[in-house]
Amino acid sequence: PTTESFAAVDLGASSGRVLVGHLADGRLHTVEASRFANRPVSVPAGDRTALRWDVLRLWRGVLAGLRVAGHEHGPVRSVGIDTWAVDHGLLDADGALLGNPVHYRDERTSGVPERVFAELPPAELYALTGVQFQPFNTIFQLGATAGTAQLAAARRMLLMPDLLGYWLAGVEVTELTNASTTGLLDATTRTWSARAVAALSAATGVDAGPLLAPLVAPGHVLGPLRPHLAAELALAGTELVAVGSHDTASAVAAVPMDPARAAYISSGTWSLVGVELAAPVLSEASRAANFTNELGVDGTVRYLRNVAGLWLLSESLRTWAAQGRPADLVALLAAAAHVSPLACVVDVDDPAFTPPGDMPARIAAAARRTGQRPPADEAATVRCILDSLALGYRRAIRQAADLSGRQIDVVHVVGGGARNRLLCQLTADATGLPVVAGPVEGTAMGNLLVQAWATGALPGGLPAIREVVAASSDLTRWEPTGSEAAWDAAERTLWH
Ligand code: LFR
Repeated sequence: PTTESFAAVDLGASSGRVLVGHLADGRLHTVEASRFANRPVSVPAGDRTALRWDVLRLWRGVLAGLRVAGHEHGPVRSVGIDTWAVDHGLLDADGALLGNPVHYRDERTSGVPERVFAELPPAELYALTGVQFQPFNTIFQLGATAGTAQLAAARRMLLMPDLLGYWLAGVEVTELTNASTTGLLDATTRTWSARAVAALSAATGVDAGPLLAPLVAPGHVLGPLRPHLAAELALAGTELVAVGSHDTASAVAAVPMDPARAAYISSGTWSLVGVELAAPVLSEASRAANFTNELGVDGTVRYLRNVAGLWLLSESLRTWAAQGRPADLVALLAAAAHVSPLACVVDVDDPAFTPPGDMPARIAAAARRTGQRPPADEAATVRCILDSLALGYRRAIRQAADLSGRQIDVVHVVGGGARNRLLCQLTADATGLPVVAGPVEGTAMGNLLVQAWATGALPGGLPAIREVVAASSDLTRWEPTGSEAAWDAAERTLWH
């Protein structure tokens, strides 16, 4: 038992939070120190509109939470930071941030992947880095800065959690789990890939090499906070710890599973669906299925696919509100449960759903394109989204099993989506497997427990972390119901 506490900064695409946790009797006890909205901002950039992160507002929320942690829940042994992946800030020679970090849903990378692929074909880039193709991979985002004054002034590229860590503690590093999403890391050696850097340079003229910071593994203690911040926040003696700084890495660390037989879904704005492996799968079949080999805590590989997640739902709610028809989510979900199942399904991974915008209209258009009748109202639209997500999970889990050679007999769901009862039941029905849902705050728990491990409060690595999560969480089990034939038919509607 220890009285020390740990603080987790966990920023997601729609909200951020600071949680304080401490271990007692093999359990993790947490309190929320702050929670704040994360709203990207559209700003003119040349002749188009760019989508940027409001990073100073996020920083304000981080400070507010850490102040509460330090003053009300101290002494705080350490702080760890996780956020979404791939996005970053560029620092100039004085260490100042050059502009607001660009949102991964911004369209600036359009045309860049093709240029990079002309230098290093997709199959070779995949065999090298093991990273799924996403237009927003850091390698392509950096390519989009070609010829800009910002790039000319840039001395360092820091991914979002490392940027905030730099502000907190003054260290310039890149944490490995998040580095593995950039498209610039060698999947085999787990070091920056000179070949990927050279291909980007040949394709776009952008030399990323000098911008890349030294890599650190999750579980590494980085050092004390900047003295004036430590004083102001009552965090003297608190150190910054590199956690699984990619939010999905922290979430997967906190899946209370037996990795040999479980698939997981980290369910939030995105649904990250896959299995945990010891080594990457770099086969051509894996590339064709767009599976990624991201790195996890304790030397693991997160072999998964990005399935569009609750983004489709949150963007629909935003659209209805903007159209003067605000909807109550709880009521909508209750109504959606009574809509007839699988009446309409869409491929949630259709790139049409990536940028912000009128999701219900895009869903209707996708339904028509595939010869289906579009959802008639809001409840039917929500049902279509949830059925379609479950169908996407089913497909991804089966592919993960095939491509990795794993036999899967249970599906774990962590994150906000674990609270969505209809989605959990549909996931069980679609996959024909039991679903274990929880914890909801898996990401923050993974963040906190990696700190406990790094500082010696919790010996034992990943298995010990998962034992604590299981002991500390209310888990709900959902058994599959209904027939799989309906899901087979729905799958054929979309993928033949
Ligand atoms: C989830 C996530 C995904 C990543 C996406 C974009 O929050 O981190 O893992 O692919 O956001 O960064």
